[in-house]
Amino acid sequence: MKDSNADILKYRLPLKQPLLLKHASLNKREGLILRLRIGDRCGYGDIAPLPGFSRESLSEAEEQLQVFCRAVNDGRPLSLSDLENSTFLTDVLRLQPIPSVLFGIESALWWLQQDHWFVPPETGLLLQGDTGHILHRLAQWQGNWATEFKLKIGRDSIEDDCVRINTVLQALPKSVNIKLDANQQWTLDQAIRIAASIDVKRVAYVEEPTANVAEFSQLYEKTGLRFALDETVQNPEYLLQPMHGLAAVVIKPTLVGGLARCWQLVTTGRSLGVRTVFSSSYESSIGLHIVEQLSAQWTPGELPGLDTLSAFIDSLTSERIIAGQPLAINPAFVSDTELNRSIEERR
Ligand code: OSB
Ligand code: MG
Repeated sequence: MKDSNADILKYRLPLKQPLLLKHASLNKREGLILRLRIGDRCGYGDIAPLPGFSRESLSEAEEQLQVFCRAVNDGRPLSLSDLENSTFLTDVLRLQPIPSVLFGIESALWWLQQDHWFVPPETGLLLQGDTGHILHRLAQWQGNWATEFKLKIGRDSIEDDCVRINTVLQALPKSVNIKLDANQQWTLDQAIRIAASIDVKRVAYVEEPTANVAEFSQLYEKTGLRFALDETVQNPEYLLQPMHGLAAVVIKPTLVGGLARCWQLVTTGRSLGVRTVFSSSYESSIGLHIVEQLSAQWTPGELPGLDTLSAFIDSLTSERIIAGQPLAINPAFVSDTELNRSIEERR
């Protein structure tokens, strides 16, 4: 019997409502699960390029992942220490690994190294959509009031953003602050006007206020509104440096590409006295489990952004896998041809 093997399962998960992302609207979320077996243990990875955010497409990711699986299934020896060897994947793929694939393969190897799971961290709600929907969600909220909730803005007019921020702040208990996320949609002038009409003391930070990172510190100096980097650190070349007003670095492993880069951001953030906040990119619950565990282990006490799960009608259940049982896929979400193909691939 071969000592290791790898296979892929394609998933397609329905969303409660179309998901409005930067330049795309998604009706369903598609991705790949990598199952990597070494000896009698399995590790899993979730490979799900996000349209509008990832530079690679799902088919490009699938192609690279297949090269990796073929190499493993053809007998390329695999060991857990491969994770420490930075050129291992470039050697296997003979290509520069793309971010989502790098994350998927590295996390499957990392999964195999874990002998227990940490207590999941608390997570704050992700508030998005129209203000009425957000208020309804808050009114229904039965969970704990985490110390921070995240509010998406930057899609409508500046006036709408001001009203939305102030309305949500009023609806939240005074003990709850907000993190804003403008996804680079404001101009500096608009950001300054908004900051002047909200209580910046209740805003932990705004992620990516404008399209120009050089403006972020100016925003802070003029208004006291602190900021976080997100899209900026998804550029693999970007070197994290001290910045006036930098409160946090958001780390999305699917988009940042791989655990080594995530770890580098965590340690640099730590040395700069800046928070590092793990966050999801609408992965299945397998991907979410990985991001949640990275957060628990690498940034203990931090509140990760994992509420992307609430966008799904259902998602792949990871509990059985985590308990070490075979991957259970709800066949309703995977087309027959794909299921057959992935069964074929498994042989
Ligand atoms: O801009 O932070 C974003 C998810 C996918 C793509 C981009 C973003 C997000 C999130 C994740 O907002 C949830 C979170 O960070 O709390
Ligand atoms: Mg963001």
